Amino acid sequence: MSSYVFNGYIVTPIGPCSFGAEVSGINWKQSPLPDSCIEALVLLQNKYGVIVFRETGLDNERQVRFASQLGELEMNPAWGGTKRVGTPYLFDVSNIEDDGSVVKKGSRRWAHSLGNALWHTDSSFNQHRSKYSLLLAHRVPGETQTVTEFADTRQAWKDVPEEQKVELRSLIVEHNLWHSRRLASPDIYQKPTEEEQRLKPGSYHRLVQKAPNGGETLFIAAHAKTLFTGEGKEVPESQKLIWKLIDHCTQPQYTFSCEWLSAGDMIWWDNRQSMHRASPYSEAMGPRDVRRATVYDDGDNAFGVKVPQSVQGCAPLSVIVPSTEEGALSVIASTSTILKG
Ligand SMILES: O=C(O)CCC(=O)C(=O)O
Ligand SMILES: [Fe+2]
Repeated sequence: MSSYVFNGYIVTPIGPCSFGAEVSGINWKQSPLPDSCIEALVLLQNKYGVIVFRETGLDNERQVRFASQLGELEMNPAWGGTKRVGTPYLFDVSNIEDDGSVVKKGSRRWAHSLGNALWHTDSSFNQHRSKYSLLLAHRVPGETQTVTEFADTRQAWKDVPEEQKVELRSLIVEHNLWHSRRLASPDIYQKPTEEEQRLKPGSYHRLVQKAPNGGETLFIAAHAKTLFTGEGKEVPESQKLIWKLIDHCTQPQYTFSCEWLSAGDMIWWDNRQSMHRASPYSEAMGPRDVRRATVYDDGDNAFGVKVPQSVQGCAPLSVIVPSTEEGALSVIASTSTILKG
């Protein structure tokens, strides 16, 4: 697709139907970026859902500063204070252990990461969901090609037959981290511990939501465990319907694959209007150092909906939504061993 210039940046659309674009021409040495630059980039993000920047030269500090210009940052509950990445504002989604070795097959962290290879949206299992993720590569494995794939839930929803849309619009979806972990690693996550369940009890959101461009979009992911009617009743065989929708959204006409070419590459996606999945860990893969900043949603649907009546009393209601750094750090202290993976 041909490139064009917007606000002085070169924009090259990637996928069909305005989904995904590579944007170049940003002066990443400026930190923070000027407000006019942020405004222009958000306009592009709203349009394309996924923006790819090549060879930004960013480091932790400037990545975090850029992300925080886009909204409040989620803190990583697995950050233990002395970890490899060195800041609670970044999620370490690399395959590298704190001692520099590559994560070993069969470890809990390996199993946890396999969940990222299922189609998902980040943090949808939190009652306060996230809007953006910004994943920066510090190192890519030279010998193995790695990609992140993206699916356009806006366009996929548009193409759902009109007669099915009416009922789907009324549904509520429960997203649960342990559900996707169990799907990816049934042996290790067959039964999450009580502590794990307490810390990430699941969240409830509308299945069909408004996208930033005003159109509708699906809020679906491998984390999606159960569907409920608007009256709070469980939909029979909801897993079947959930996977039908995920399969629908991930057909080739709605997806594209982005290869990580070099350190400094950064992909910025909107979790409210896309899904993504990683290349699964493999034993052949060399060190791949990628770190993610995650920005809380601040829109009308940021906090989802109430727990449906049929699960009230069964599901823990305490949702961890620290609004201050102090609060988040105490959560981090109590969760670091559980979610370390
Ligand atoms: O490693 C990747 O390519 C993507 C990982 C992922 O799902 C994430 O950072 O949210
Ligand atoms: Fe992810």
